[in-house]
Amino acid sequence: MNMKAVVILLILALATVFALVCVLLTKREKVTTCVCSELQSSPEGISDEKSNIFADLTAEEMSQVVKYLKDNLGVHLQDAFHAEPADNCIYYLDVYLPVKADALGFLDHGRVRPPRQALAVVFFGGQPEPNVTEFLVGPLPNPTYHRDITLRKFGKKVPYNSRPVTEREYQDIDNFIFRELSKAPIFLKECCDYPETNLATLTTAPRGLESGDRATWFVLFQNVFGSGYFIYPVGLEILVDHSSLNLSHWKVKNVFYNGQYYQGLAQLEKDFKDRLVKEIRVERVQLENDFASMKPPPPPPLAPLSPLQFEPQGKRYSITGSHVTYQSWSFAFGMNVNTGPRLFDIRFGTERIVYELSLQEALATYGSDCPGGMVTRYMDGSLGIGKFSFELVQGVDCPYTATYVDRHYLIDSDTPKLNKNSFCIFEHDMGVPLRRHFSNMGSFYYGGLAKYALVLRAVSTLINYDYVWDFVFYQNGAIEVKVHATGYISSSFFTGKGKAYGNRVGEHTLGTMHSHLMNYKVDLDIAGTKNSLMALDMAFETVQVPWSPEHQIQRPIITNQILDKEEKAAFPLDGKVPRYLHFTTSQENQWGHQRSYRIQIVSFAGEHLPETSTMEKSISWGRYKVAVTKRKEEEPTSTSIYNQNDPWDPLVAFADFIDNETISNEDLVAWISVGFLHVPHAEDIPTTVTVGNGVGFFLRPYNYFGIDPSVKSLDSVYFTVGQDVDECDLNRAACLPKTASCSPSLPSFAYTGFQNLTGP
Ligand SMILES: [Cu+2]
Repeated sequence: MNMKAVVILLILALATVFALVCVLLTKREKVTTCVCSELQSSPEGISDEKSNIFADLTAEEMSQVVKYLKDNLGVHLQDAFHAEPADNCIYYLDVYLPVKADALGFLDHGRVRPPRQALAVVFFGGQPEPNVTEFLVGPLPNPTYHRDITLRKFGKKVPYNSRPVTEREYQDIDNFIFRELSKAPIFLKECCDYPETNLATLTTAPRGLESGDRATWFVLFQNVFGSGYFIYPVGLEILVDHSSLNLSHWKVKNVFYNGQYYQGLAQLEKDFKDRLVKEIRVERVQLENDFASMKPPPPPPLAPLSPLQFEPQGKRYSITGSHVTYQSWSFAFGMNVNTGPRLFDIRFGTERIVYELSLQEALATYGSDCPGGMVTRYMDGSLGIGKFSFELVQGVDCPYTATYVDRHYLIDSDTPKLNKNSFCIFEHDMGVPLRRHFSNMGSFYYGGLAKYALVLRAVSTLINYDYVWDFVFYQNGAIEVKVHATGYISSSFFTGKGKAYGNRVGEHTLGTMHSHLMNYKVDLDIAGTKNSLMALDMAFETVQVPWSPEHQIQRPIITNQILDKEEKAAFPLDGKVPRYLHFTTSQENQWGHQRSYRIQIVSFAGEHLPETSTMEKSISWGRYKVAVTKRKEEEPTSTSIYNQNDPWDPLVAFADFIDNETISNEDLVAWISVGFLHVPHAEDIPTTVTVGNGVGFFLRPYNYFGIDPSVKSLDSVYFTVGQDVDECDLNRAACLPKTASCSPSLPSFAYTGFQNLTGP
């Protein structure tokens, strides 16, 4: 080796060492500038906050109540998981919320803490007069008393036939249906390649045509592994009468196939053999033509990952048990196993804005030329909006860095169950300024504030549909309540006559039209509980022009009206709502105006049902886009879980709440309905998208403050001409490149949502 080669090698070696040192130093430099905090989730638990009076029952409390009832009801209680209709069983438990006066006495006036109590709903199928009884059980955690509150709550007994269908009953019905199918083997082989194909049933509701009925149309679908069976109808629907408490007395009342009705499956088989049945063969779905599949194509190599929001200096909100604080906001949250998410004691600063904000019902009213579709009016509150609020997926259902919170529930079983990570809470940049101004007149400056908001979210999967429930808290004192619909559409077998009721979206699939309608209870307390309702709108007045009286102009003018009776404050769904509807108080802001909050609704709902319908009263909350009533402990909810299965004689009929009471200077509740007409179209396959399928309402301050409270936000950005805009001290936006110079330390992806499932 000559000298020249040695020198070259030496230079190369030195260069390599130098490069390595540079890399190491750079890495160390990068590490030292990273100040990203670990992102952690908060465990479920009871905090010491006063708002614990609203907290959901813990698993321990549920177990204590179950034990107490088993020891003290004096009858044998079967575990609902195994109970037949003729058994006694605990159907569900919930926290029994305190009376509002007691809660406010405790929260605001230092009075005694209301006792913690549970609501226990018990099916008494084993009694001489089968019934459903609702008990108040307390005090928790070690109950010593129970009281029957059924009559006090509903004014009458709860008929046993109006009880929700348990998982066990569904299972028994399925077993019954599949036994019945054996009566039509040749037909099923020809039409549906059964038993090689895997068939699945879908319930409809309500279950009959008049009070006392318990007969349900079940629609049959081809169950394709890994796909939504809801869009693979095979054309067969079966009406099962399951009203008897004796399973051996259940019967098929009717059968529908491809536009024709039959007495039963044996009749269908006979007619088929006699060539009287027009059969349309449904081929078995193969993987390559599975249009219901949500599986994506394989990504190309090096496809970039999606964007990510993160908190460079950690979370700016805190969760203690069921209590959340975020900037000026604080609230308690929970999940009713039936009716879904609920919030309490929502405050901005020290002042309560809302005492209760809770989902009441999610209704879907269908149309179709097939019986299952045409009778369906799902009232999801009786199916279990909270029960089916399953685990959320990081980065899809909620931002990856959100805080995920567990919920326990007890229904259909004696054992508390866990919906892990079923609430998420996150602060998010909503992607548009909350407010901003660029000044190029007078003086040169820029002022702005990004729209960061705190979101509380849960997602309920109710059979085929998925509803995304959002509660959004903004820095200007506004709350937004929003629901998005996604998931699979429901469908009927396409017969050619179905186009009046939807669009054909597959070879045998009619996407059936339906109206989604949700009802919320909003118990606003604006500067105290005594509020009035103010309608504010505009009109034009024609006036002579003062300086030219021979001319006229049309001048806009504000119209104000106090709505002093419940009748005046009930606005029909398809009618006009005043553009501004305010909860107002006698208190004034610094400019002498009454402090108010405005209800602003964003909805394009279809009609719920004509009032001539024999079941309309059960969903009569749907008559109104908004109805404001005097708050009463006896009117806690706009519906009941029994309305679904006996809608012809409902235990709660919201329309009865509106009985001409005075609503001036009273504690008021707004019942708000939002929804949309959904005519499924080709692009609803495989699943409905949330884009454009979101509705909701805002609660916005109106002269409540003296100035927009977000003016105090530390997130505001302001600089003038000549200033060094890149200086972190002057402009917090300029801090980000340095502060957020590294990737956050993300928790690893985890999902356990398939555990604890009992089906299929
Ligand atoms: Cu829909």
